[in-house]
Amino acid sequence: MVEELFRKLMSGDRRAAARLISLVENDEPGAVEAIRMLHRHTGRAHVVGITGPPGAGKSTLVTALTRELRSRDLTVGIVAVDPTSPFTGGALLGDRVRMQELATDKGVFIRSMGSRGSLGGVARATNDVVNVLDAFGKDMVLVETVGAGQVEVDIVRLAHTSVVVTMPGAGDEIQAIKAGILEIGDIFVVNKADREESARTALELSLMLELSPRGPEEWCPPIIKTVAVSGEGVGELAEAVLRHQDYLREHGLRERKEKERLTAEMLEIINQKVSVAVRRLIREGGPLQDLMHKVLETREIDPHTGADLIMQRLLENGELR
Ligand SMILES: Nc1nc2c(ncn2[C@@H]2O[C@H](COP(=O)(O)OP(=O)(O)OP(=O)(O)O)[C@@H](O)[C@H]2O)c(=O)[nH]1
Ligand SMILES: [Mg+2]
Repeated sequence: MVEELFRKLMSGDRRAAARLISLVENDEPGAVEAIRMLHRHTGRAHVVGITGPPGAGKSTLVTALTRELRSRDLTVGIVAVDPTSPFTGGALLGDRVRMQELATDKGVFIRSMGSRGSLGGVARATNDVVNVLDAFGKDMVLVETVGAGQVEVDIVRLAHTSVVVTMPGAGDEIQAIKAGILEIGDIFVVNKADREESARTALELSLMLELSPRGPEEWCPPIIKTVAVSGEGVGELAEAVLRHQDYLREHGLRERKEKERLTAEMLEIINQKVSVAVRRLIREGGPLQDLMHKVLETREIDPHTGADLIMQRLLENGELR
C-alpha cells in the first residue's frame, strides 16, 4: 500500500501526498517504510522556517510570500505547526479568503499539523512532513511556527533559512525572541509596518543584532518591513530568502546544514530506540529488575557499572532490533 502511495506521490498525485503526510505525521504503520522510500528523493527543497509571536501576521505573510514565490515560478509547500493557525480554519474571513486563493493553485500544497506530542516528537514529525513535500517536488517549503520556545528552536534548526517575524509594540515579545531565536534568525521581518511604531521596532531589532558581531564573509541578517495584508515589502522578503539560499550554496553551508540535520535525526532515532529498549529491560517485572534492585535499593552497584551492564546486555542479546 505504501509503495502504491509512493508511486502516486512521484507522479504528482495530491491525495497521495496528503495520505503520506498523515502516515508519517502520526507514525502510523508503514511510516518507516515510507520514509525509507522517500529519503533518496529528498534534500532538494529549500526549507524556510517562519516563526514569531502569536498574531504577528505569520500566516498572512506566508500567504503573501507564497504568491511572490509563485510569480517567480517556484512551487511551494506550506506546513503550519500551530493549532490556532488560519490554515486550520481559525482565521478571520479575510485571511481564509486569501488562503483559499492559494488552495486552488496546483503549485501550492498546504498542510497544517497540531503541535501535540513530545518536544522532539513535533520537530521530528515536522521534519518527516517536510520530507514528503520535498520528495513531492516542491521547490520551497515554508514552515510556520508560533512562539520562541524549544519546539520552535528545534523546528527552526531544520530550516535552511529562518525568518523571525515580529510586529510593532511587541516589546516583550522581542525580548523573548532575543532569548531564543535571535542567534538563529537569518532574516528579520517587522510586519504590520502600516502601524506607527514600526520604525522604532526595526531600530530596536537592529541594535540587538549589532550586539552579535559577524565576520566580513558572514551573512548579515536583513531587517525587512512588511505589510502582509497589502503585500508591501513582501517582494523584498522573497528576494532576501532567495539571496540567503544562494549564500548558503556558494559557501557550502547548505550541504553542511543538511549533513548536520541528518546526523542529528539519526542520533535522535538511536536515542529513542535505546531508551525504549532499556525501559523495557529495567521496568518492574522486567528481566533486569534484580540489577535495578542492586542499584536503587541495596546500592551494591553504582549507576556507571549498572549502565555498562545494561549496554553489554543490549549488545550481546541484540535487544535493540
Ligand atoms: N494592520 C495589519 N494587520 C495585519 C498585517 N498582517 C497581518 N495582519 C492581521 O493580523 C492578524 C493576525 O494575522 P495572522 O497572519 O493570523 O498572524 P499569525 O502570526 O499567523 O497568528 P497565529 O498563527 O495565531 O500566531 C490578522 O487579523 C491579520 O489580518 C499587517 O501587515 N498589517
Ligand atoms: Mg498563523
